[in-house]
Order: sequence, then structure tokens, then C-alpha cells
Amino acid sequence: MFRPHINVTSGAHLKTSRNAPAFTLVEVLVATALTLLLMAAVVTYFGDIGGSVGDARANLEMADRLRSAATMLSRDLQGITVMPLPPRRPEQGEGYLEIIEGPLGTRVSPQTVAVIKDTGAPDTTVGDVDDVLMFTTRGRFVGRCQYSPTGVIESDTAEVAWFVRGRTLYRRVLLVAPGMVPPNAQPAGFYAHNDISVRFDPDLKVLLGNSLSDLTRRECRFAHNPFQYPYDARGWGQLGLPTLRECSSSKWSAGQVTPPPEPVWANQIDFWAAAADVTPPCVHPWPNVDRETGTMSAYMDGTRYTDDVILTHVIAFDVKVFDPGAANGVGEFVDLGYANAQYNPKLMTPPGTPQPLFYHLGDPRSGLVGTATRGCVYDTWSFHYETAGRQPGDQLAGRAVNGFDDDRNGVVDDAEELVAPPPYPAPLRGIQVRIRCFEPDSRQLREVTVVQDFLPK
Ligand SMILES: [Ca+2]
Ligand SMILES: [Ca+2]
Ligand SMILES: [Ca+2]
Ligand SMILES: [Ca+2]
Repeated sequence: MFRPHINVTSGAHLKTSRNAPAFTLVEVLVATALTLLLMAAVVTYFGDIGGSVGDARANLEMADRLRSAATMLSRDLQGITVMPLPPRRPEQGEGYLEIIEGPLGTRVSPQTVAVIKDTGAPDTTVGDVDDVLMFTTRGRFVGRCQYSPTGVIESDTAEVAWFVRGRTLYRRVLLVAPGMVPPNAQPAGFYAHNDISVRFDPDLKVLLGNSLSDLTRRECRFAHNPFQYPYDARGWGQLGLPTLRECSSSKWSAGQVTPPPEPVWANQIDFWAAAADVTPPCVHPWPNVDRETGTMSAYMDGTRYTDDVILTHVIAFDVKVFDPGAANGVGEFVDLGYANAQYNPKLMTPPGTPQPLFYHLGDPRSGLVGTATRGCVYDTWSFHYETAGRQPGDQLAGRAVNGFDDDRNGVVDDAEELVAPPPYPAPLRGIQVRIRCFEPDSRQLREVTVVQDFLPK
């Protein structure tokens, strides 16, 4: 039984191998075709894996860049030189903290600006991108200085500004080093060779280096109008602040008030689309600004375009302030001017309920009231405007510090006698900054939130 079984099996096998070709041509062709199909499948399969690995790597890189941006911002915020209890006094040499809450997010919905080009539908992935955060801070800062033998200087304090232009997050750093600016420093081309905080003096028509005391005064700060109260930095409109590339252009002059030509506002932008992809049906009317970097076309010849770039593909840079009276007295992070209301110094909340601090658009006496096109401004301010007045020869100057009850309300030098108070006469307990990016290849979103407390709770 055993043996025949073997024989039959082996016999049949031997017979086949001995008397017939191993495979017919058709069989070989079919087998080859099948093998090729299988290999194609395998290749496709590994190709997909490769793509996912590439996407995963791109996502990881995006996460890394976002994390280091957050770390840098956090470090900058921890080093802030000023106590955010406005107004501050210049003689104390504390520098400043200023937040400009651009109209996006409060007065204007980001969804009315951000559109998906293919469909024309609002893009809900885009958030508040028009806030500006600037302050003086301690750290170790290195920057260019043409008046130094090495061309480089260091300082442990700097004026730092964070803002978005186009889809790029910028961090301008200007070293506080007033001793390094000589009397003959020229405004034209200054920033191409110097990362030093300076102001243009309208009377002397020269550049002067800033100390922290100087920077308590708004007229000395980066990109502020030095000519008249309230020394506004909002003239750049939707562009926020000038970039290093623009400032290093041959046409740029330190102390320049507004960018000529006046930037045209964008009313529809596809943040996700490639920079070159600006064809109808969706219109992107931002003709004199590069969509990726936000650079004004008049200043594209700037020679320095990497030093202040922190992140690309940014679709939110949202600064919020902590208001203990918001959310019915529970307190939460809010946009400045969130209630879109006029300032009411007599606003009373029920006893035991914290007073809302940032609901309004700003005290009109500060000259910095938020509008549909100009943001709300939080500023640590300078008390010297109270004694100096709002302009030369101000008749009301000093009335809140003269020891008389000028408005005869029974209180000497009370808040109602103030001539030039800060836009928000409120302590700032802390801020929150949310940065959101997208990765164009994997089409992934990623977000990071930085929170900094300034005052003990
Ligand atoms: Ca905003
Ligand atoms: Ca905001
Ligand atoms: Ca008085
Ligand atoms: Ca009074």
C-alpha cells in the first residue's frame, strides 16, 4: 500500500518532468505577467509607504519649527522688562509692552478674508493673523552694527516685535545699545547695516539711539509715527509692521511713517494656495504685496530677508489678553475690545464680580481707539504725556497733577482730570498667543499656544 502510493506519486512526477517541457510558453508568459503585476503592486505599496513617511517627516518638521517658534516667543515674553501696570514713568527705565489687536477676529471675521479659491467658500482653518506684539525684553541678543569694528554687537536688552506678513511670521529684533549710534547716523539704509533700536528726531532731523527710558515713550519705538501724538504704529494697516527685508531696501529710511505707496488691503486670500496661483474666479486684490512673505513690491530689493523670518505657512497668530471680568466674571483670554463697546469709566459690575477690563475699544483721550480698519492698542504707556500734554502748548497739560480740583467734582487730580491716559488703564495679568500652521503637502494643520503670566494672581 505504502510503496505503490509512493510510486504513483513519484511516477507521475517523473513522467511529467521527463517527458514534457517544464512550462509552456503561455505558462511562462502568464507567470511573468503575474510576477510583474505583483511587483507593480509591491512597488505601489512601498511607494505609498514612502509618501506617508515623507508626509510624516514634513509634519514632524512643521511641528519642530512650530515648537521652536513657541519656545522663542515664550523666552521673549519671560524676559519682558516692564511691569504691565500702565502708565509707566520713563525715568524708571522699564521699556514697554504694546499689543495691537488688528481688526481681524473682532471687527472683521477671518472667514470674510480667507476663501478657498476652488470653491469660493470661507476657509475656516484661517484664524486671527493681524495681531502685533512688541516689547522690550532681556536675553542675549546679537546684531549688526556698522559702527563696531567687528560689524556685530551684543546687548542684553532688545526691542522685539512679532507679527505676520502674508503667510510668514516675523520677529524683528532691535538691540538696545544707544551708545553705538553716532551723531551723524543716517536714516537712509540704516537697517541694512544696523540692528539697533533708534528713533528719528523730527526737530533735529537725526537718528538717536534708544535706551529703555526712551522706549517707554511711544514716539521712540520701532515703526511708530514720531511726528505727533499718539505716535501711532497702526499706519501700516493690515501689513502690521515693516519687515527686515523692506527696511534693508535702498528706498527705506529709518523713521519712515507710512509705507509709500499705501498698501492696498486684501479682501480675499486663499492662504493655502501656492503663491503663484492667483487666477480667477477668486480675486486676490493685494497687488503690491507678495502673498507668501507679505513684502511690499516697492521694497523687494531689500538685502536681508531671512534674519527675521520665524515660520512660513502661518494661518493664525492670535494674541489674547486675560480679562478677569470676562465670561461673567470667571475670567478668560479675550481679544482687546471684544465687546466692541465705547469706553465707560463708570461701568459698574455687581458687587463681588471682577470688573471687565478690555471690553472697550480704548479710552478716547489716549488717541488710540479701535476702528474697523485700525486695531485696539494695549500699551504700558508713559505718564509724561500727562505733564507734557498731547501736543506742544497743550492748555490742559498738567491739570491732573497740579494739586487742584480742576473739574470741581470734589476730588483733586482724579482720573477724570487726566489729559492723556493710556488706552486701557488696566493691569495685564497675562497673555495667550496661538500660532497655527499648515503643511502644504500632507495638508495637515498644527497649532501651538503660548501663555505667559505677568502678574501674581
Ligand atoms: Ca486680530
Ligand atoms: Ca487676537
Ligand atoms: Ca488738577
Ligand atoms: Ca477733580
